[in-house]
Amino acid sequence: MSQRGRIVAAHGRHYVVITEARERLVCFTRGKKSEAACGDLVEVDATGSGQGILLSIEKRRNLLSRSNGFRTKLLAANLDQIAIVVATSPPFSEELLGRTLLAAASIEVPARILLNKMDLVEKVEAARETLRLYAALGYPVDEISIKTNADDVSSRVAPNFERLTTLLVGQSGMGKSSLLNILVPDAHAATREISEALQTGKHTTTDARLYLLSTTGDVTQGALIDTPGFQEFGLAHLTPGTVERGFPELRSFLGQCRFVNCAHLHEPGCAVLAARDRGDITPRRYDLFAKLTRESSTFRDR
Ligand SMILES: Nc1nc2c(ncn2[C@@H]2O[C@H](COP(=O)(O)OP(=O)(O)O)[C@@H](O)[C@H]2O)c(=O)[nH]1
Ligand SMILES: [Mg+2]
Ligand SMILES: [Zn+2]
Repeated sequence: MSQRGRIVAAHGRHYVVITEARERLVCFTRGKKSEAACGDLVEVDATGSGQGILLSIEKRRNLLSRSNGFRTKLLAANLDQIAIVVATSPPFSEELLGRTLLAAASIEVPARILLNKMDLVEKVEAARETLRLYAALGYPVDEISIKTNADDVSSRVAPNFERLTTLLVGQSGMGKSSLLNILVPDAHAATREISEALQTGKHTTTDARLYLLSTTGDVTQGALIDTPGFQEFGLAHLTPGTVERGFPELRSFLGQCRFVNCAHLHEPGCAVLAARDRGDITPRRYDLFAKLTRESSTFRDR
C-alpha cells in the first residue's frame, strides 16, 4: 500500500524517507526516474524490513541547487526559508554569505542570518559592523550565544522555525550543529539512524539531512534541513537576470541604464556603476555581483 513521505536523505539512488506514520524507510527507485532531493514530498510503497520503493515525487514548490558550471547538485526542495549561521569568531566568509543570500533570492525564499557566539565580547563589534549592511538590506539578523544562552535561543529564536521548512547553512565552526541540537533535541539519534540505514557511516556528511520539528504525522511542515559546512556555493547555473534581481540594493537602479541589455559591468551610462561610485551600493557587494554575473550561465555562453 502506498503512503506519503518526505525525503530526509538522498544518497545516489538510495533515499531515506520518513512516512506520515513516522516510519523511516530506505527507498530505491524503480527504473529510470528523475532524481529526488532532500525535502521532496514523495509517494512510497513499503516492501517490508524497513525498505520501500519510491513511486513518485510530488511537484516541488522550489528547488535549491548548486553548480560549479559543469555539474549541478540538488541541495534541497520545498523550502520556506534559509537560515545562515555565522559567528563573531572565527571570521566568516562574506562572499559565502552573499552567495547564500543570492541562492535564496533565486528561488524566492526569504533568508535570515543568525550571528552566534555573542559571548566572545571582544569580537562582537567587528561582526556587527559587517552585518549592519545586511540588516539594512532587509535580512533579519538574530544575535545569539548558543553555548552560554541556549534558553534564549529556545524562547526567542526557535519560534522563527516553527511549522516552516528551513535550510540551515553555515561554514564549519560557526555553531550550526549546536543550533540543530537545540531545535531538534533528538538530532544525534536521527543522524545515526539515517547513516545506519544508508550504511554510509557517520563520517559521510556530504549530503543534506532533514529533521522533522513536530511529532505529528504532517511531514510537510516544520523541518530543518542541515547541510554540510561547505566552503563554496557555486551558482553558475543562475542567469544574469536572476543574479541582478537577487541583489536588493540594485533593484531601484534597474531599468535606468542607457542600454536596456546593460550587464552593469563596464557599460557607459550604467546606473548601477554610477550608484556604486556615489556610494549608494557598497563596493564589496558590487564586486560580488560582478563576479557572480561573470560566472552565471548565459553570460559564460556568450
Ligand atoms: N564561545 C562560543 N562557542 C560556541 C558557541 N556555539 C558553539 N560554540 C563552539 O563552536 C564550535 C563549533 O560549534 P559547532 O556547533 O560544532 O559548529 P558547526 O561546525 O557549525 O556545526 C564548538 O567548539 C562549539 O562548542 C557560542 O555561542 N559561543
Ligand atoms: Mg557541524
Ligand atoms: Zn547598468
